[in-house]
Amino acid sequence: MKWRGKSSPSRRAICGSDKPRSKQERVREEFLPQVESEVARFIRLPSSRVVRIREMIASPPLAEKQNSAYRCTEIICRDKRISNQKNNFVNQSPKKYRWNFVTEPEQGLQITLESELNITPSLSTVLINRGITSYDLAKQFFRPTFADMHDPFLMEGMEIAVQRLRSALENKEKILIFGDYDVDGTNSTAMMYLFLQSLNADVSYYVPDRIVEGYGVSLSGIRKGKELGTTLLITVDCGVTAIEQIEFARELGIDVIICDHHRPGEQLPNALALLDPLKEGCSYPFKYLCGCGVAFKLIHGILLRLHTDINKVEEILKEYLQFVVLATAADIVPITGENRVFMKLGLELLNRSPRTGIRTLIQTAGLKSKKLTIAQIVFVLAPRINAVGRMGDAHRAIHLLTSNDEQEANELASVLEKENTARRKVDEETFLEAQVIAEELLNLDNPAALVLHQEHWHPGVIGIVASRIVEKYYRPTVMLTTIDGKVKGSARSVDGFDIYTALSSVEEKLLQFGGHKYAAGVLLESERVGEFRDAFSKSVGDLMTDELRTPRLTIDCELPLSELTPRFMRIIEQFSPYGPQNSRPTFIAKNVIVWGAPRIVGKGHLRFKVRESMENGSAVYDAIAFGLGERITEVRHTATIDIVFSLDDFSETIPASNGNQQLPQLRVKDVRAVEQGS
Ligand SMILES: [Mn+2]
Repeated sequence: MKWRGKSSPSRRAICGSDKPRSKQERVREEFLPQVESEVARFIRLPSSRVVRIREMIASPPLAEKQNSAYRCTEIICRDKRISNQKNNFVNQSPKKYRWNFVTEPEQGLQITLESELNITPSLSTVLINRGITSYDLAKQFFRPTFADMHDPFLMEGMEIAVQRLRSALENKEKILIFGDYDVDGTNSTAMMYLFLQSLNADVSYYVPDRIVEGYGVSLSGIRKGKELGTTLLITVDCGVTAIEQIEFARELGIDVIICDHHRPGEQLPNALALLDPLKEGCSYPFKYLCGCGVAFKLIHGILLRLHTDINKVEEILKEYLQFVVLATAADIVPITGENRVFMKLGLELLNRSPRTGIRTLIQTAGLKSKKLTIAQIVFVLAPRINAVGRMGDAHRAIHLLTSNDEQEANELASVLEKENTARRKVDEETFLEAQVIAEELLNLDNPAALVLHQEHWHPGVIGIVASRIVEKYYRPTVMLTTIDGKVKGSARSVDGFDIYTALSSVEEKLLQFGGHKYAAGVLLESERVGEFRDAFSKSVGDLMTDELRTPRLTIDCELPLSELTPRFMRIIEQFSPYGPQNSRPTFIAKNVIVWGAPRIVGKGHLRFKVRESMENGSAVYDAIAFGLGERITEVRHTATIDIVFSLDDFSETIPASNGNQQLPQLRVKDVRAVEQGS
């Protein structure tokens, strides 16, 4: 691949410095790649499972104690309250997968790509599995540039939005940004605020209260805008379904520009400009921007009208890409197309020169790495930003994100840290209580779905806890709490099962419900919880197939271990950043031989060695299988097994000291004994 050229990492860069590493550095270097691999494993599973992992590792003290993401679960189970109840939580689903092979690509296409890029068949398969089917797409995939970003004016409504915003700037009108309390919403708000400020705008922002107002444009926010004398309202990460609210703003003489990425309903709000790639008739080529991505396109549009020099535009855009990176990672949108362009360019900038507030956030969270990954954003930074909205006022997150003052940023970052600790405590308590109820239900009549209700549960954490319950018991789960006499809850599903359809089938038991395949919200009368539980569990039981009861492990293709050359490793490393729809490539090596005695390390992880054949010179690879300790009997010396595995980043592995060729460590996700004689 020609463009790879001089930026291939040198041997020196791969090995890093010779300085001995501190324990903390080791934990970071060893623990975090594991985490990423965990994400990769779950990335094709519902976001619920991703959230579960997020919870496991969001804790820096834990991370420092042990290099195992599973440590967290054990600590929960060791909790005194659990042992006092003498409840063993026996119903946890065993770690079993069904293997799901990606359909083999069309041969002609594969051969063309192989020769054009000069790569092996396995690499071309991995690329084609990710929609990279031509030289040009591969070039953009591996080496994206600003030129790979789409023209913002392809988005319907952009021209009007840019014109209106420019006249507001010229006339010094009062502008209000209406945001949201999650990572996407706070970053959109912070970014737009800083951008408009840099143009000397008279701008302020408003974020609704999660508990009091809930998600979306609120009438109180608009009233607040009116009080301030606002004549232009810009919504970010919300607005596309706010029909009445936008009408209300109109009546008050406020023009509205909507920047949203959620799916519009049948009726559209009567805004001056509605930017949403999912809007019917919008020809914008990429449909999976997060809210911050849409807001970024508005900034892009303004800059193209303000400057004729494209280098100048890029230079300014760069400053705002950090927010897009955080939001895109945290919103679990596909890391393909323009999102990959944002991530690849933005992560580099973020690692090189983060702005004060973001740098402080990274440091306070215990990440000093110059190689921040999507997994670290999702599991370490995002929970901290979200925590302030869950536990109180989300404006604190925006203050931090926009802060340029070292001391102020430090103070705000520790507020986020404190709120995250508090949130985690509430989480864990709720999770423990939920487990007790789940176990009771499972022992009683083993329902296909879990419906759990406690009046006192915190509405800010029931979604997260529902995800953890799904992860643990592997069945669709609804967590309910009581607010103002009504029962309100969050539903989470397992991979492949449509929970929205299941809820629709019991619609008559509910006051209200909404959401999508994997996550939904419900509202019902408190006296109908029992009825709903029975009907919903029955419906899920009817709709659930045997296949969906076991998590799936998606495998890209077969990969003989002998193909793991340094060149292969250098190319495979450039598939990052990994995220939804670009998960870490996962391979199967068939009929490999276990070499030496396997060991159980940490708590229930399996460490062993494998080789391709018994011939002299057949390389011996180190393998680690997290959470597969119980499989030790299948992995005996000289046993023949199939392994499903991914690869650690080559640059993260420890170089061989004896001058031998450095071999990557295999991160084994599943093993299967090969029957002798077959
Ligand atoms: Mn969003």
